[in-house]
Amino acid sequence: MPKLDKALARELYRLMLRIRLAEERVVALYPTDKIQSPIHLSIGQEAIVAGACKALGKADRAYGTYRGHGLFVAMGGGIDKMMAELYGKDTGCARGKGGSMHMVAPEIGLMGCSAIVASTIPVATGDALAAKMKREKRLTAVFFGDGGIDEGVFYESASFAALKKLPVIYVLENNGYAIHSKVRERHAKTELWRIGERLGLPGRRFDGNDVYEVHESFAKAAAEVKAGKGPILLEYATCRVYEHVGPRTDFKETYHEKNDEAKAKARDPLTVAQKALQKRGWAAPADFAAWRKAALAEIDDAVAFAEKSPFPGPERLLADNFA
Ligand SMILES: Cc1ncc(C[n+]2csc(CCOP(=O)(O)OP(=O)(O)O)c2C)c(N)n1
Repeated sequence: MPKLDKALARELYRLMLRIRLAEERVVALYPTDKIQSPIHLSIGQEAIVAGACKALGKADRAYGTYRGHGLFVAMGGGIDKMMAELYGKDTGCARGKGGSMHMVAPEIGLMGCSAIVASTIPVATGDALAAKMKREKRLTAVFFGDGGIDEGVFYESASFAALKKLPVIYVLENNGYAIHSKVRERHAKTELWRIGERLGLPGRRFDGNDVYEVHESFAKAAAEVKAGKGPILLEYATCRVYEHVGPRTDFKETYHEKNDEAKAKARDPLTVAQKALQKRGWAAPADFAAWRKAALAEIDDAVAFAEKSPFPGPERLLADNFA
């Protein structure tokens, strides 16, 4: 485990736990049909958003994808506003008009998430250009999956960012699949972290299921980017535990590798972090139990908030332009 202080190490674990339990509640609620939008769960991938976002400064910004619940909470968004958004309520983070795939909170730096693969990559790159032109001391982190690399706009953005030495971090959450299609079925060269080399975009690869490794690697890259060294691609290897979209696991489907389920279980980011904390003597069984209890109480409150909140009225239809 890298050098970390005890308080931060505990905080990172708790953040992942809150994301995990909130999404497990979403799974439990889904059959009620109160959540009307499709759900892309980040269960199993919490370490990337938690480790990275905790290394961002207040002025820094993030962009994400439809798999954005974890990113929203990691950026400091309330689980109450997340649940209300999933319920389509006026108190949701996008006033109930975005749903699960469009988590947003510009007031805390989460500028947007999009259902269109790779579509936030050029926007985040442009945001980094704006920061550079205005001499603002901030960076932009854009989170996307291995499918995002397959879109031409990634290369256009990366090339431009490298040319202009923009303060942007491309965060590749490599869970091995774009829906049902494996990385090796889509790329002759599967070392995705090296994909921008010819463009002048350096890359590094890390274990995306170890929140402490993510945090350390991201913090180091952020310091370099802020020092004006230009953009970087950080690839984090991880596992998607649920089906691409929806509330079920689907490890028995034929597109999966036989050992995917066992691998995901063995490398569960909460288990990895729990072991690391216990090894250091930084958390006792009573701590884990208390954290779980507190997170579940927070989630109960968030669901009650979503349930009792009103739907947006027709007057909101053309309002709330975030631009
Ligand atoms: C431009 C575009 N093409 C295709 C789709 C359909 N689509 C939705 S998710 C997805 C797979 C993306 O996989 P990846 O980027 O690896 O992210 P993950 O879902 O694994 O987090 C595809 C092809 C889309 N939403 N947008």
